[in-house]
Amino acid sequence: MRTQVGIVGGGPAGLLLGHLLARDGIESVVLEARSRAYVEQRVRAGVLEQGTVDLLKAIGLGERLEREGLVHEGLELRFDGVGHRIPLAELTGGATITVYGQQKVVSDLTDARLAAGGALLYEAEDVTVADIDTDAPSIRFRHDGAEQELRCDVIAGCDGFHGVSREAIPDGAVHVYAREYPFAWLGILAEVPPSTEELIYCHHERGFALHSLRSPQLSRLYLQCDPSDELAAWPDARVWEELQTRFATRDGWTLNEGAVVDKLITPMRSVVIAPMQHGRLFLAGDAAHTVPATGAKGLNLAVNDVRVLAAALVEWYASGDEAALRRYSDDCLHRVWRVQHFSWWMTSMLHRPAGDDPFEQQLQRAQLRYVTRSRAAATTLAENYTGVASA
Ligand code: FAS
Ligand code: PHB
Repeated sequence: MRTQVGIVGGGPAGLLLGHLLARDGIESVVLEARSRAYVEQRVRAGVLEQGTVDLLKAIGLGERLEREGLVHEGLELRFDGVGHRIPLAELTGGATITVYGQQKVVSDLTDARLAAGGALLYEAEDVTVADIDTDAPSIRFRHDGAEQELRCDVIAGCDGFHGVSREAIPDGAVHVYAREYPFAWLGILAEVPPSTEELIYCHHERGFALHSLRSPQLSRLYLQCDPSDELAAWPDARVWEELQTRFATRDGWTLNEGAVVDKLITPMRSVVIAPMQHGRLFLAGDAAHTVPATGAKGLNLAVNDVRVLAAALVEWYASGDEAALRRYSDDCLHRVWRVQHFSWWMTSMLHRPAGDDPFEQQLQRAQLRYVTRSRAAATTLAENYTGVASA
């Protein structure tokens, strides 16, 4: 097999890259390890920055997003039993966020690719990347029981945090910056109308909690738990009891409870691989960096990477000019570190610190009071949260 761009990973990064390249007539093959059903039902992110929404609409993927996306102009920070609204749009000259499940983004991209006849191989096994230090890299894999080799001009490693593309990079050629947080998130999807119009980020002495949503009938909620916790230790009743406790307010606000249809414990880590390119291999999305979900940035950062990579590849194929490709890693890392800082800052401000350090807890309260009383501090949060800060 031969193509121009070999793409490892059929998540949001890989599919969006394939879509952007196809718009400029550049051929690609997307190899995905899992089945279509698995990839499309995987519950992950749900908040799209203004820039992500604008891009999806500009490339013809906005129809369902326009119809089903929930546009929010603000969010709530809740602590000591009191909620404080951060007016995102007012503080950023109109930037908003849109709540639209990652599953829907992935299925919109998949439908568009298959409708356009784009090559998308599911259940590709034993994928290995080779010859990235040559101008004819290749991807070897097994599909439908047959050994295959895909020769291409460049490879995009869009295979997520646990992917294989990174393994093709020689030891020492990249630096791995990493931070593990001493807590995790237990996330649920519940068939109950959301108890809020906007997201609620809640600081509580028992730990962080987040009320997000997916639709007028579907709520998405998270709570801070121990990274070693097993799901079995969190039966639905305990999850709701803990959420009720952490979200409780002095004004009698109530949290609707309902059937839990998905439950997952996700570790919290910050990771950056630099540079994000080696030879003819370009890493994008979670394959190159991971952020704690507190800033709602993972998906948006993946979208930004492939927007930059697609533009550089289009220029290279059109003119042979490699300048943008050579700048790819630096251009992305500029934004990656802004987002890493913001995600670490939100995480540090809102999560129960390890060892219940009372000094740390007072620092958190001072930060929360400042960001909810100072227009300047609230604007910093709003600019970063909507994504206008790192543009
Ligand atoms: P993805 O991980 O989405 O996609 C990579 C794809 O590559 C997958 O489909 C995988 O099956 C495939 N793949 C892996 N190895 C392969 C191989 N060897 N060969 C072929 N294919 C291979 N962000 C938020 O903002 N909010 C959240 O609530 C949130 N929850 C998350 C929960 C989890 C469990 C995870 C892992 C991430 C979560 N994120 C969340 C971040 C998430 O949204 C990511 O940033 C986003 O999925 C990144 O997209 P991709 O880079 O495309 O990686
Ligand atoms: C989500 O809706 O899944 C979500 C929202 C905000 C976050 C993380 C996840 O910070």
